[in-house]
This record gives sequence, structure tokens and C-alpha cells, in this order.
Amino acid sequence: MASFSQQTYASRGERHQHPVAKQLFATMERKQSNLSLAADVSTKAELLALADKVGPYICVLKTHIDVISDFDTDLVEQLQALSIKHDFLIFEDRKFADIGNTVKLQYGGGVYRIADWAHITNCHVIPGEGIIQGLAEVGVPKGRGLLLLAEMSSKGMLATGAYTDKNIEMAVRNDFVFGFIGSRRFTEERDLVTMTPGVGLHASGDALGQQYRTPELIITENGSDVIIVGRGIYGPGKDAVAEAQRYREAGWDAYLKRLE
Ligand code: 6AU
Repeated sequence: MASFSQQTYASRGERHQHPVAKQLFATMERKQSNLSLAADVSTKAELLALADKVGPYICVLKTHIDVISDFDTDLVEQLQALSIKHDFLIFEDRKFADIGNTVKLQYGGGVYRIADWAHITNCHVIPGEGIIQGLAEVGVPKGRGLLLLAEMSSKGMLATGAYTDKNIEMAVRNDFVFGFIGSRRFTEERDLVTMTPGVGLHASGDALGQQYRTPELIITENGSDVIIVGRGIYGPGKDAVAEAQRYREAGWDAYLKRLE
């Protein structure tokens, strides 16, 4: 059997057992997009406007819901409507990092009730495997999916070597997990999706340690599946629609190239 990165998103989706991976691959194929928008804006109006404009070109809208200064439940309802209108999944980039019992409360309850509306969320495995079990108790009954932060994009990050390897082991044995945040394909033991942040066509980084690599390096060479792009699309002076189209094309071309 060919490596997962040599197979089409469509065929991986058809065979996949995980409800979110299945939905993600089907969406990517339908929209010919492996682009996720990191919508790090700070108001409800900006987030909704950006999601509506860029929605047609993305497979996943990634949010940091706790940076929205005027959050309310109507925002979530409108995001869900946009997710249906434009056919994308919602990923709340919460980066859970506490013991299983605490993350259960944080994921299912509180002000944000993340599990009610986010198809995807992510966590660090610093506390051990209980964090995955806690999140799974809330997310599995709702058909949600989890990504582990096997690596990070920032300068000097500590998720390397044995720590990354532990992420891979835990991902393989926990059905709620359908993939990773990281820079490459990590394993052939199970079809786990990699989503990669720190992607830029022009900039090399920012003043706070972010590092950017190109879609071609990430998708064609490293075998990752989804590029996550934020400021490269909506940054100062950018035409968000034009940039989203450009990144979508770059990501999709890089995918077609790796299938050759
Ligand atoms: O393209 P940018 O630099 O404007 O935005 C990158 C987005 C931000 C980060 O919170 C997130 O990607 N991110 C993550 C994620 C997705 O978990 C992990 C990481 O290692 N680096 C990173 O930038 O919303």
C-alpha cells in the first residue's frame, strides 16, 4: 500500500473510520482546498466578515474564540451558519493542557461551550494521556475530533524528539485523535492528518518567534495535509480574498505535485 501522502484525499476519506477526518477529506476534495484560515481577529464583526469572505476557499476555519472581545452565543450560531453556507469545518485552537477532569469542564462548559460548535480542537499531551481521555468523554458523543500538538512552528519550541514520539504513540492508540499539529507526516501506522501552521509565501517570520515555510515544502516535501495561514491572508494591507485564492492554489498545486 502506498504511503498515505501518496493517496488522494478522496480515497483516504472514503476509507477513514473517524467521522471528522472523513468529513474533512470530503470537504477538501469537494472544494479542492487544503487551506485552513487562522482567523485571529479580535471582534465578532471582523471574524464573521472574514469568515464569510474567505469561506469559499477554505476547508477549515480556525478560531481563537477567547480573543474575541464581544463574544456572545449569537457569534457561534452565525459561525455555524457560515460553516454550512460555505462548506467548511470549525477548529477551535484551544490548546488544552490540563488534567483530564479539568479539560472536560473547559471543553464542554464555561462561557464558550467549545464542544457544542467546534468540529476540531487540539491539546498538548504534557499532562499525560488522561487529557485525551477527558476530552474524548465530551467530544466522542458529539462526533468531534482532536489534534495533538506534536510540534510547534515557533523558534526554540520544545516539542521535539522523544516528546514528539510520545505524541505519535498516543495518537495511534486513541481513536478520538485524528491527527496532529506539526510540520510533516508522522506515521504510517494509522492515517493521521497533519495540519501545519507557520505557512507563508512571502514573510519568513514575525518579531515574536513565528517562523514561516512555503506550502510546497510543507505539503509536497514534508507530506503534511493542511496548511494553516493567518496573517499571510488577512494581514495589514492585504486583500484577503485574493490572498486566500493564492494560498488555496499554492496548497492544492503542492498536493497534486506530491501525487505525481
Ligand atoms: O499565520 P499566522 O502566523 O498569522 O497564524 C498562525 C496560527 C495562529 C497560531 O495560534 C497557530 O497558527 N499555531 C498553532 C496551532 C494552529 O495550533 C501551533 C503552532 O505551533 N504555531 C501556530 O502558529 O493562530
